[in-house]
Amino acid sequence: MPELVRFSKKGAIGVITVDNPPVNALSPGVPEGILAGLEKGNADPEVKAMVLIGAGRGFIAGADIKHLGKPRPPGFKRTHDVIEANEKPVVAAIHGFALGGGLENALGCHYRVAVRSAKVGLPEVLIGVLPGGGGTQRLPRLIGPKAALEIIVTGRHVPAEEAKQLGILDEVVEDGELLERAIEFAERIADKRPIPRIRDMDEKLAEAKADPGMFDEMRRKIARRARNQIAPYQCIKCVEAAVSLPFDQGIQRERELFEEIVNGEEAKALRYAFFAEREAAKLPDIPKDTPVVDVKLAAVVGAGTMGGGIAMSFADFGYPVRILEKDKETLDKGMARIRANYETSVKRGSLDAEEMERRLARIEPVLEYSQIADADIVIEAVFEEMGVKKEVFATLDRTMKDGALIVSNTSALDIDEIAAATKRPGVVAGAHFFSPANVMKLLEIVKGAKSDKTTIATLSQLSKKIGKVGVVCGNCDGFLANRSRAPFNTEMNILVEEGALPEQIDKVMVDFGYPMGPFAVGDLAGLDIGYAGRKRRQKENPNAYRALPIADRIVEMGRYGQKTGKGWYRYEPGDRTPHPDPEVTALIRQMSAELGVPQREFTDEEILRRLLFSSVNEACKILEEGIAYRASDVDVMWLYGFGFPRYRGGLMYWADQIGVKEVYRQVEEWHREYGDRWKPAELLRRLAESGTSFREAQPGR
Ligand code: 3H9
Repeated sequence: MPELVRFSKKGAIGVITVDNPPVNALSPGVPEGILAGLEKGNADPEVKAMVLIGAGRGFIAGADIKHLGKPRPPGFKRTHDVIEANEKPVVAAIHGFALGGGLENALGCHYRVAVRSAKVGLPEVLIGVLPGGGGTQRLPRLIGPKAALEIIVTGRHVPAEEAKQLGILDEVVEDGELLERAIEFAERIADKRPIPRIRDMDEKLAEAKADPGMFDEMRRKIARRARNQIAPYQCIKCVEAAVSLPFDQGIQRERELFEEIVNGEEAKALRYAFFAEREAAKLPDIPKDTPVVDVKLAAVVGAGTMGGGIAMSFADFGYPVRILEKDKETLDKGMARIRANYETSVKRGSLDAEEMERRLARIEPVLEYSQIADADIVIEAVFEEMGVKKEVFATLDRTMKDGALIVSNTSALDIDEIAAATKRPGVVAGAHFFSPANVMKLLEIVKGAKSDKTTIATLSQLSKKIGKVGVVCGNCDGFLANRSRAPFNTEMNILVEEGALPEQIDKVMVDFGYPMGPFAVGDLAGLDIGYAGRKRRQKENPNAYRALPIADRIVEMGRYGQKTGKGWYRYEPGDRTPHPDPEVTALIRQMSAELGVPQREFTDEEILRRLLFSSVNEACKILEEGIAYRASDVDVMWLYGFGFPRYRGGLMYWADQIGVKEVYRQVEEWHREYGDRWKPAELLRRLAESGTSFREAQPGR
């Protein structure tokens, strides 16, 4: 068994080192090891103070999430309480991350020293729990309830400098010097008495007594974002308890509130989402040691909205990037749009002006292909038409240096056909960014029939380096994301033909947890874009797509959405609030009558199932064709690409909660009622018959 925690001595200072790769989570054995280290230090008369530090990438990233909610071994002691009570002072030495139980242990320590690049935080809320290791009681005492509340309820990572200003850290030191400086610090405070113990600090709590409305104000502030969720509200209750109860009772309350939710649906779904996201980076058909291209310079062809957003994604993460257009006017317009996007962030306060300039300086506008020839990766983001794409790829093939990756941002076109326009299909793949590309975190990586392992492995690793969540899938019309989403889109339009109104459908989906309803999203994105795509696909393949006559008519009336002030909804000038429009209701009723569709009422449950089950069925087809590695990849795509509520885990996880058998029964019923578009996927039938969940299904391997 590798030693999870080591004890060593440097003069009068005992050093307790946690060594549990990859992130020093508090897995079974680690808390016990820390306590054993503490005992060694206490038993040694030479040791006057101790340092708690992490080996490898960081301090401690928190409890081991795989073990959350499982019973504790008998006699388990809470390390932070034991550390805090220790008679010899303990200094936490932080690099990388001190998160969750990691920061809670650091708060149990008597002092905290961190390197400049370190981050601290209590992100438990993001996995549906609350800081259950004293964090909700100690942090408010250390930095005041208001600041603590914000950190605990958002779960954000706080950079070291800010943490120092807030009072979480006592000292910030330069990177690379942590152990040395922490030992010096420990030597300085070794004899200092009394030892500062956060449990005894209560001056800061007065702040909440002077501002008793702060908790209700926070509840109001998060009401929209946290609707249907429990954990953020439990976090608020804990901080309230810190203010109103003595420390030990507050700890007791924190424990109770933690136990109430740790095995609840929300926490389970969020834990699932956490691991699903990491699982997506694991590529079963690509060995871990596959060589990757070292990307130092990127290029983007096309300075439209998408191309600009992609260039920003690289620049935001420190990569120099060249952006190519065929004429100066379009290029200038593209660069102006990029600048305007950054300026909006500066105005909102999420970016400082100097950083904006640094990012802009990384984006170099160019007009000649020869100027991007030395890039390590080029992403094509031109007009979504096969002929145009092929021409660009043929040119890139003639121009780009050997070994460069040549990828397309297409959202649906055949990657193999695009690759065939080059003599090096091995370096061609899809890199489908979602709009707006600099904001949306999903990157759909499409593996062509001839894409090399190096190409896919590079894209998968690169996605993380540019702040994206990369999910690899195979080549088919619409790939994984849009193909799995397409039946949802069709169904929402058919529901309207059958008597449901856009506002009713939108409300069902917002109540379910989506930030916006699908019709309002259409208005925001521009209905003309979907219309153009629809017409193109219908022309290419007239029998494969169902006509959407009402959606078409809306666009043909010039109702493109927010940009024209009218779409499925109407909009007041300068306001993005969708208002149901009697004109649209009348049009829907009139067209439904013309089409001869019988009208009826729908329950919310029926609407929800019609939209989501249709996509679950399609996802099963995608899985059985081997287009996706696993059901959880569909979930990650829906979470990051389509705003599916994270606390419901994802499309397939949600369907699993309903049960494969019930999904199949319903799909079968609708197959009989509505015909072919509801034909159950073979995989769905098989899973239902064998009682296997979507999560366990691995047909693509
Ligand atoms: C908690 O502390 C509760 C307490 O309040 C009280 C309880 C009583 N556990 O993300 P990465 C794995 S709740 C288990 O790719 P990065 C991860 O699955 C916890 N495993 O690296 C992956 O495994 P694999 C509060 C964990 O550099 C590998 O480590 N803490 C944990 O991009 C690398 O992860 C959190 O919520 C964990 N806690 O990001 C922090 N953390 O290689 C959760 C990571 O097999 N962690 N793994 O796929 C993170 O946010 C990020 O992992 C971190 C590093 C920022 C630390």
